Amino acid sequence: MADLSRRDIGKLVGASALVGGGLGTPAALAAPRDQSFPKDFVWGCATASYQIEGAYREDGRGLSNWDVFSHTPGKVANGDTGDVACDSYHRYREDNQLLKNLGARAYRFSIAWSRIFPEGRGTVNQRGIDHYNRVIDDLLANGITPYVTLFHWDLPAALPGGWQNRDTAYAFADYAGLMAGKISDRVKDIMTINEFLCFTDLGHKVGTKAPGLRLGPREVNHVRHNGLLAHGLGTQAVRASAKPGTRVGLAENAAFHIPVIETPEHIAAAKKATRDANAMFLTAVMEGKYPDFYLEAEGANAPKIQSGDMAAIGSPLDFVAINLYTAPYVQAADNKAGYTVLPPTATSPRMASPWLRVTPEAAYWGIRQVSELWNPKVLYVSENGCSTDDPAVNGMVNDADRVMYLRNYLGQFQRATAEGYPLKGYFLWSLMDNFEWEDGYTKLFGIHHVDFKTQKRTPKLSAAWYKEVIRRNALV
Ligand code: PNW
Repeated sequence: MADLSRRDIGKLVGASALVGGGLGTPAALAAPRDQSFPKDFVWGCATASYQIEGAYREDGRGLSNWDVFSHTPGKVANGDTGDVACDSYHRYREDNQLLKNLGARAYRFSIAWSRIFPEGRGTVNQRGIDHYNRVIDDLLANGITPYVTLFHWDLPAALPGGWQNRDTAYAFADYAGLMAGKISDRVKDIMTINEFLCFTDLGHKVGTKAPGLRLGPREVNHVRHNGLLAHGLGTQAVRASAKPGTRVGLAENAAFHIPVIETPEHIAAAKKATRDANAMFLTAVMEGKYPDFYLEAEGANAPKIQSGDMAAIGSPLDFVAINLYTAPYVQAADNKAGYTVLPPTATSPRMASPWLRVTPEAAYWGIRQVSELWNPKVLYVSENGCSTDDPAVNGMVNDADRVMYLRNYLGQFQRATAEGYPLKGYFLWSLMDNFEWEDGYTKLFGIHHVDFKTQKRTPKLSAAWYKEVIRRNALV
């Protein structure tokens, strides 16, 4: 007995419990499974400019496509807009204190391009730069590391043709290079673009996000390609103008797939499904080329690729950041693709947003699939979180459902770190309730409640829970 490890004792205790032998004395109980995260794991929260800032006409800010979209009747729930949102443009010091109270080490926020270039390109608005300098300086003064996203969907409305115009990719590169030059003395981690699919397909094919278009496949592929090109040229521009030691990556909600049974054949099928499903986005970025099957399938609608495009798009990255919410299950199949993506089942649980099915295993498999497919040096979770409908009662929000969601996902991220995948940090979406795009203020993702009448912020139960996870650097 003396040589038994704690794990062996745990097995014995479990076995005796099964055969009815009871749990034995407390001293014989196994230690809880180690669910700690790696040393120096970066715990943070995430937000985005249009969703929190407000002050939409202040200090020379130009209009963005989301101003135009949200002011168009029928586009956003209740006619909500980001005109005021969380008023973080004025309250960023208070918001930084929310982070500090959590013990967070890092904050991922985005810069509104139209505050820097009100016309999208050309004349620089110094007051916009001054604002973000103040935000960054206040974060650093509070010991919080800034992670900056350059484009989180709020495109300057003045850019002719928006993402349908290839010139927008060049305008983005100018903006990215300028900002990197201004902030990289203090900001070491820069993300070019947030989530290709949402501003390309959802904005130009499905039409539920700005600019609300429903274009044909050829035009949509062109928009996607321009988005990738912006990332690629932006990466090069950041490298050209940033201080040495600046790290560049992107934040992508790649489409992941969960093997329905953990056998080698289903695991391989799910991995292939992930490479295939991201053919026009992350796969192209990581491999520097569109997969042949994608170009063949698109035929005459395939994106027009100019010389140098793919080299830019495939620029080496210092890290890959993943926004991870939900994923379907996959099983191996005897068909051309080699797999079947299973449709969601009738009773699969979801959070308040109808698309947000609760699939915690996506967290583990997402990290593992990116690692196995493309071997990035460093991975982050740039977003994970959920919407809930929990009301504020006497100013308190009991969101144990969010705690349930987060605990389950974090358990799967922890599994990925324990198995050695290079996940270095986690940004919870979101620091506070905010403007949830076409859902306006009807879907709330915050771990802090925001009273949008008074702008009072109050920690929810989930904030207390997250603070404890950060304090312990562990789930248990
Ligand atoms: C992300 N989906 O969007 C965005 O980056 C955030 O700005 C947003 O507030 C957050 O997630 C919550 O929605 C997504 O349909 C939108 O799978 C849709 C999906 C995923 C992410």
